[in-house]
Amino acid sequence: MAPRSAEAECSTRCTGARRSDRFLSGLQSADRVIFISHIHPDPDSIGSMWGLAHLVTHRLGKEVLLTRDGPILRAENRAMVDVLKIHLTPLDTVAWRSGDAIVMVDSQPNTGRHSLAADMPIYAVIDHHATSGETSQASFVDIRTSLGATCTLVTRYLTEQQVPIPERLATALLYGIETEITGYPREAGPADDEALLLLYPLADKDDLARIRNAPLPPSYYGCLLQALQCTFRYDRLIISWVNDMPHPEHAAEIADFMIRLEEVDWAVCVGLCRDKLVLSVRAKREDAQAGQLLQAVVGKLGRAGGHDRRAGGCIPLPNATVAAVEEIQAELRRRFLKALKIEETRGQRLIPRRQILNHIQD
Ligand SMILES: [Mn+2]
Repeated sequence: MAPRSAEAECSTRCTGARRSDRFLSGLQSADRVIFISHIHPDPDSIGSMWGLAHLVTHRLGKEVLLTRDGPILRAENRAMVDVLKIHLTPLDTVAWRSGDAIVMVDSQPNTGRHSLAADMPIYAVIDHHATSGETSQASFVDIRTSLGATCTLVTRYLTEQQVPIPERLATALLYGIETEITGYPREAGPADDEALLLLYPLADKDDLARIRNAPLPPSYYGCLLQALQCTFRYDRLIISWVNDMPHPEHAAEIADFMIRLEEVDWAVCVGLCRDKLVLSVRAKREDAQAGQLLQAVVGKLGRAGGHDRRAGGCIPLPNATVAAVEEIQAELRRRFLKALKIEETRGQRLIPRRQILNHIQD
């Protein structure tokens, strides 16, 4: 019997095994499975962690732990965790044990997007980002850049393993996919559509509505007003400057809003948030490579990364005096224009100053 089972094991491991089988079989010896993702978890990372944790408990009966690396920022993302009652343990409070297996989702090791110590052994990396990290140490790697969301990949694992998807989890996976692919511009494929079709009948549509329409703080509207008063146009590019941004997530919210302006291909929002500048970029063109563009613009001033048409970054300010901030803002403007090959010109206000003042007097 021994040779036969060894052969059977080899054939599943070496040839025909589905990736979900290999993912589960590598966890046989683990006592506990800990799921981690990138800093400021988003719906795709939260849904993916939860879906895989459900798979592991259902198929292997192992103890699982979902973590949160830093605070959750956007109002909708916080609502997702509250409404769906998802339990996330802050990463810095985890009491690590020797039998722990670490599974990283929706991101890759050494991309500067985690606070997990670099020497922690990672069992698996499951992701869809093109911004590649260092995965050679992980025994299981499944990175599918053709997918719009990591939740799509996780949904496929659950169906492959014939694990029933409960209502709240279906809602989380659906919202995770939706946030990645239904924005404009859209980055998605047929596998994402297939997952959405499967999840939609299972999801709680009232909970979805609660999450999609999460209450926004007054600071969102304050930042939007600042952005509208201080948006400048340079040919196909608009830059919105917000000099008092209490929460960093507002930069992305504003860029999402501004990219809809007609005859514009690029929208950038730069917000001064305490001792740093937060940057968010949106692009309409398919081949935009926004992540690389923002990395080139930010350079050694800070950090940046992202997708084809969405990118984010951050520049720490050792000195946040008005003069120092204005100097970096001018440098950023120069770099954006140069990167996009737009002639150095004086920007045109989206809304003329006179119009802004007239409306205040009304
Ligand atoms: Mn994702």
